[in-house]
Amino acid sequence: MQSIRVIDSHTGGEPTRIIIEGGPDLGQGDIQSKLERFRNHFDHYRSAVVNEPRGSDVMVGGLYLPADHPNENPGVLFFNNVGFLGMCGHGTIGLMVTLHHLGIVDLGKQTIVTPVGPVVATLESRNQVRIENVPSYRTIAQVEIEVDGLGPVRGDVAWGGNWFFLVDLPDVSLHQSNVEALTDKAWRIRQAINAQGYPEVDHVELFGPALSEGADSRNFVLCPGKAYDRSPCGTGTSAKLACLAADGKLIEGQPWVQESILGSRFEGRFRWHDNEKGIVIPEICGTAYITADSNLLIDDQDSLRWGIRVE
Ligand code: PYC
Repeated sequence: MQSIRVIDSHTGGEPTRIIIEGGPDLGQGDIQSKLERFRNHFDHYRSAVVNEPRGSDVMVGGLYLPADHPNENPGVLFFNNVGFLGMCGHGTIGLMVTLHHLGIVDLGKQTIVTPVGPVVATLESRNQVRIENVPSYRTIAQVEIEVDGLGPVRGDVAWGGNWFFLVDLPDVSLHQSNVEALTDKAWRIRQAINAQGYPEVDHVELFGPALSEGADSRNFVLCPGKAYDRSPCGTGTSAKLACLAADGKLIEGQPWVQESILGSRFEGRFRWHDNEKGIVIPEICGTAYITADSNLLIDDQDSLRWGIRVE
C-alpha cells in the first residue's frame, strides 16, 4: 500500500491540497524539467490527489519541492482536475500557511519558484499571506466576441500567472445561488474566446459591483476544468490589476479589494514593472486555514486507486 501525506487548507473557501511526502520523485533540475517529468511520467499522482474519490473538481493540488541545494529556493507545481497551472494565488497562500503549520517556514518572506517565475510570499501571521506575483499584463483590450446563446460579449485578455478573459457583466447576479447559470455563461464565453483566436485563455472571469462594504468589485472565476473558484482567484485578481493599471483606473500602490462569489476577499495593489509596456507586479493578500493533515492510501487491488480521470 502506497501512502501520500497531504495537508489540506482553504483560502477564502477554495481548497488546496499540498503533497508533503510520498509524491512522485522528479529528480533534480530546474522547475520546467520537473514539471515535464510530472506531466509525462507521473500524471496519475495528480489524478489520485485531486480527482474523486479522494478529491473533487474544485480541489487544487500542489507538489511542494524543497530546494535541491541550500542556496536555492523551494518550488511548487500546482495542478487541478484536468492538468497543471502556471501559478496559483490562493494555492500559494495555502502553501505558506501549510509550511508554517509544519514548522518549515517562520513568519517573514520566502521566495517560491513556480513554472512561470519566482514569487515572493510573506507570511504576515499564522494565517495571513501577502504575495508578490509574477509580472502581469494585458494583451488585448475590449475585444468583442460572438458567444453562442449570449450574443456579443466584450472583454480583455490578460496574464496574471495564468491566462484570463475578463468580462464586466454589471447586470448579472453574482450570487452563490446563481453559480449554475454563471458556469454556463462563462463556459460558453471560454469556448468562444478560444475559437476566435485566443487559445491560450483557460480561465474566464466575470465582474460585477461589490456586494459588501469596503470591497471594490465581485467576481466569478471559472477554472479550466469547469469548477468555479470559491476565492477571488489570486492570478485572476493579478490579471484584473494589470487591466486597471493599463486603463489608468487604479494608481500604483492604491488598494483594490476583490470579493469572490462567496464574499471572501483578497486585497490587491500593484507597482509598475515596466510602465511603457504596461507590465505590473501585483501584490495579493489573503488568509488560509488548515483543514486536514492526512495520508492518502493507494491500494494495489483498487482499480480506481489513481482517481477517476476527468475527460
Ligand atoms: O488563486 O490563482 C488562483 C487560482 C487559480 C485557479 C484557482 N485559483
